[in-house]
Amino acid sequence: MSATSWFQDVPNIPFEGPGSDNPLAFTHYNADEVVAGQTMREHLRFAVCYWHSMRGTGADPFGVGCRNMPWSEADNDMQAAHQAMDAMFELVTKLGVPFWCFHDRDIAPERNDLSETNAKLDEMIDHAERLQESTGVRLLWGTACLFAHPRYMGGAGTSPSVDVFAHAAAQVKKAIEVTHRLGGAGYVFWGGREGYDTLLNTDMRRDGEHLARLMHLAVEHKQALGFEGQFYIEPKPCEPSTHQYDYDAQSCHAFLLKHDLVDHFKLNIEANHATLAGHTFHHELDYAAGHDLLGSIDANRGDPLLGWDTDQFPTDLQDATMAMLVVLQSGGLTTGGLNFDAKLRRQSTDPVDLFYAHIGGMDTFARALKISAQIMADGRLDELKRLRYASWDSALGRSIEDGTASMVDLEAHALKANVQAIDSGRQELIENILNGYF
Ligand code: XUL
Ligand code: CO
Repeated sequence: MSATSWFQDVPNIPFEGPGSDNPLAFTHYNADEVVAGQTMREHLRFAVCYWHSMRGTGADPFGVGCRNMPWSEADNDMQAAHQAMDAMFELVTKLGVPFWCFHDRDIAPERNDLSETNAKLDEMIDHAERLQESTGVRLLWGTACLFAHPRYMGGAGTSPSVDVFAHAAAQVKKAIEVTHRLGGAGYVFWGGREGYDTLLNTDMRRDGEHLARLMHLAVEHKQALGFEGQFYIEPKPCEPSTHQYDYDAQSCHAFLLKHDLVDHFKLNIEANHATLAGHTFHHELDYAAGHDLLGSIDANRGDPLLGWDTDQFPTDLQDATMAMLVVLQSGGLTTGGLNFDAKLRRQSTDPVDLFYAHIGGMDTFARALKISAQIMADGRLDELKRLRYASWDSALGRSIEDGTASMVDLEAHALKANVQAIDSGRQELIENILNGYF
């Protein structure tokens, strides 16, 4: 099967504003509208992900795929790969999204040996290069799929098999090279199975050292190539492994510090991974931003009633607003963006559902951006936070923060001050103010 359009009935999605009832129009995302000094396009840096959009079939642990994906109907897998890429660029262009993201193995199928697999990948990268050129769509980041093939059942960088480690290194080398070729703004490491199923057969310390070696090798290769894109680690606590070493932002930070990698990586924070770790999306972003590690975002959401990574499209306005507030307060995304690492629900079977899903996610984040800009301009929440810490701006506070106060000084102060209580935290007031912006 071949076609010049894979979404024939869908036009370029226009901005029609909040009053529109056209389901194929944006009500809030207006790419050229300036908010807090920059256009929405520049602030939000949306990306469509290849894997869920083009390759996710709707299969789950209880049933086979059921999505209607005409681009997958072909005489052979390379024809399907070409069609899927054409469909991808049509989707991205019609949405007016500036970026896309991919795993090596979702754009090109694997063959029996690595050199043949690399040749197929090169063929698809040639195709992607042509499509990037003709559409102006750019690559936010690329990555290697180090978790789907059976060889990676015990991990990649943390595999108990040294042959698998070498294969993973070769795959990462190639994935960085093709990302560089496509002018990618970044490269992501998500440790798909870098963890364990049981500690009874696992050497956790050795795994950590091996994983760090893979990261160092990647940094060295990046430098040799002259690739200037940003490296990211994408934290996730578990699934498919019982435990993953890139558990959350704070444990990734510790890993980067311990292994002397912190200057070479930032984090790609994913909403549903945050909630799987028992945190909020807001928490993970705030931790990353507060430690100069916020690089990019995988925008999605989980279902609080399900314990797995449902990767739903983000539609929760308050959640998105907290995210955009952290982004704006930390100075905005530079190399990173908002990648919809999100998939259609199993019962959303039509190609047009991809449009409804992305339009909803984009409008949610556009509204979140406008609300966050208003919260910042207002300054009321900031002021309440500042007041809560005001005592630290005293001479005593400064002497503690700059390390000049001793235990003896603090004891002298405590004996005199005889502190019994502190001021109200005003949580309800703060929550009321926040609700006032919606
Ligand atoms: C898996 C996940 C990945 C990464 C890229 O949960 O989020 O798709 O974003 O490997
Ligand atoms: Co992700």
